Amino acid sequence: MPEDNIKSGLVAIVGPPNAGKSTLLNVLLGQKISIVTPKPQTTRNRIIGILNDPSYQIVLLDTPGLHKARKPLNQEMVKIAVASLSEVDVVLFLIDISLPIIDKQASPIDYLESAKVPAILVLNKIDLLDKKQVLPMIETYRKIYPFTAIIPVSALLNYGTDLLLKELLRLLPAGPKFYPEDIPTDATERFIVAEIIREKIFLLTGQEIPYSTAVVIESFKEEEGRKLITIHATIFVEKSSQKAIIIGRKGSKLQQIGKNSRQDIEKLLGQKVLLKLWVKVHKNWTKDMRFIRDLGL
Ligand SMILES: Nc1nc2c(ncn2[C@@H]2O[C@H](COP(=O)(O)OP(=O)(O)OP(=O)(O)O)[C@@H](O)[C@H]2O)c(=O)[nH]1
Ligand SMILES: [Mg+2]
Repeated sequence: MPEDNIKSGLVAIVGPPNAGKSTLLNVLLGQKISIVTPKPQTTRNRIIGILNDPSYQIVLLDTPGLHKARKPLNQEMVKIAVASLSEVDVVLFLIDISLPIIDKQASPIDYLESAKVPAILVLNKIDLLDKKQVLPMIETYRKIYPFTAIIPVSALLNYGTDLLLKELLRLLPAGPKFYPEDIPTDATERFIVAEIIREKIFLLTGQEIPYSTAVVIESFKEEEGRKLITIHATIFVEKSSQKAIIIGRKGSKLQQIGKNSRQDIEKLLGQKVLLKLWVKVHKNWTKDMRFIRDLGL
């Protein structure tokens, strides 16, 4: 296909925490790249998903939720999301429609003003709402910000995403593809494996534990002659009381985290995996900029 007929561009998915940004990325890609949990502030890094078609390439950036951040870790997360706004051709501003209206004052919508690129408002989770409630919501948001389009979807049920894609393609410029056509992401297997382990910790622990946890892959080895990959990973926590919780009674919590992670990692890699997890205390790592940088933020 001649290059001037190909649509190609960068699209950022931004919005408040827990709106369903990562779910949308995964459903548009048709495979799980970005971790999803019911807890806010799950995503910490910018995660790229590449949508390929003979007539287009859309590079989607999943980002951490925009929120009022106090801790250095959270401030870095918000910085990543805000920075992505100025690098893209189109912004998908995603919100959870089942929550109260987000007003423009002191809200994440404020960030859009500075972005100066077309923004589509994606009203997600319409499966949680009565159909009659959607139209008034669209009217309200139309008055709050000059969105290029407002599209109701359910990322969970993959509803409305075809319309969203159509609108995106209308807004994207013509141009050459940035990435090879056969890769769905630029994230490394190591990164995705660490994220899977983090997802299981988010799902299996409560209170502050998920937010005090980081996962680092220490080694990733394919055993010679055996169809087995051995992965060693360290789970970092901020204090020793948290270490005890992650390990659990007689190691039961850590075992569960390991088992659930391994199942997903084996699916991802298409191979048997031996997963070894350690828990280490790195005092107040969420305030340690050096450590945060090492995590790739
Ligand atoms: N009912 C319903 N739930 C959804 C929908 N989309 C996402 N969710 C749920 O909302 C929760 C948050 O989803 P995520 O995709 O992790 O949200 P996020 O915006 O990436 O969150 P952060 O990374 O924390 O900013 C999960 O429990 C999802 O299953 C939807 O369309 N309908
Ligand atoms: Mg996310």
